[in-house]
Amino acid sequence: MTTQHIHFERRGKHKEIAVIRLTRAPKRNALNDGLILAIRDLFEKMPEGVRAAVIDGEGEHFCAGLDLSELKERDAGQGLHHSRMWHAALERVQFGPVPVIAALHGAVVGGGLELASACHIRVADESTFYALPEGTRGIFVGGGGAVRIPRLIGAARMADMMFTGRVYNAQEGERIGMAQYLVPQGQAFDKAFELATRVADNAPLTNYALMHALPRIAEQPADQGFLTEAMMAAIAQSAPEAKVRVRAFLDGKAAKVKKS
Ligand code: 1HE
Repeated sequence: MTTQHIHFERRGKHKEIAVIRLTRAPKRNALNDGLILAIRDLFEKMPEGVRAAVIDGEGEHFCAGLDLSELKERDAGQGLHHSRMWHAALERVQFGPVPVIAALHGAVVGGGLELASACHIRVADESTFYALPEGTRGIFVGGGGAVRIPRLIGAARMADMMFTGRVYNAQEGERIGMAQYLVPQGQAFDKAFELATRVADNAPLTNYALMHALPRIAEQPADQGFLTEAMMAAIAQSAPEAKVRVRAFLDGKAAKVKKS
């Protein structure tokens, strides 16, 4: 399926992996309103049977952020609603139906970094660089970046990126927590797909807990977090699939944890 500037396809043995590709390479995959709404709709209407998703960008760059040509003379109210539209779309990514793995390369800047930060795992290749040019363009992040990016790299680093226009390269990005994986140039998609295949094989309730419970527990005061964790643990372990998986290990039929 291809809508304007976005390609969607199902891959994997059971077509369980959704591959979502930004296909606006001539504009470096800059996100106009149509693209943001298409991302929202895709995650809202994810077909049955999809268990994980990979998102990447066509061409030399993952994403150049907000389409600046659409940054019209919005008044305050319009600006507020525009930002809330991004929030709604990226919330569908973060708190949507399936874990999402971002395969990053080239520019991951502005709203592109906001999109990446809404995903659950980020895999970057050596060509990746991260920036928040909003600071030097006289604007501010509006796609949830002020909430999500400090949780990856800390508020002080994010503020520095916006104050000074600092650009982090791929190695630095991995070191400070922008991406969990760093791979040679050109290999981000393959690695992301491999991870998605593994993630898709988890018990659905475990993936649900990681996407929907863990980030909320992490934000709760400890005494509330412990209780939420206990309730999530009880729900997950009561699922028939958990019983089957634990029994398989006890019977010596499931993989052991191996030293990497
Ligand atoms: C764009 C955009 C864009 C490229 N909106 N048109 N984001 C930025 O401030 C980043 C702006 N872009 C760049 O710094 C560079 O384009 C890149 C480093 C990403 C890529 O450089 P390069 O040399 O490969 O491409 P280019 O020649 O700069 O761009 C190719 C075309 O894409 C060109 O248009 P053309 O008609 O002259 O061919 C560019 O104008 C166009 N293009 N990026 C519109 N972003 C929810 S709030 C989020 C707020 C933000 O994201 S602000 C940060 C915006």
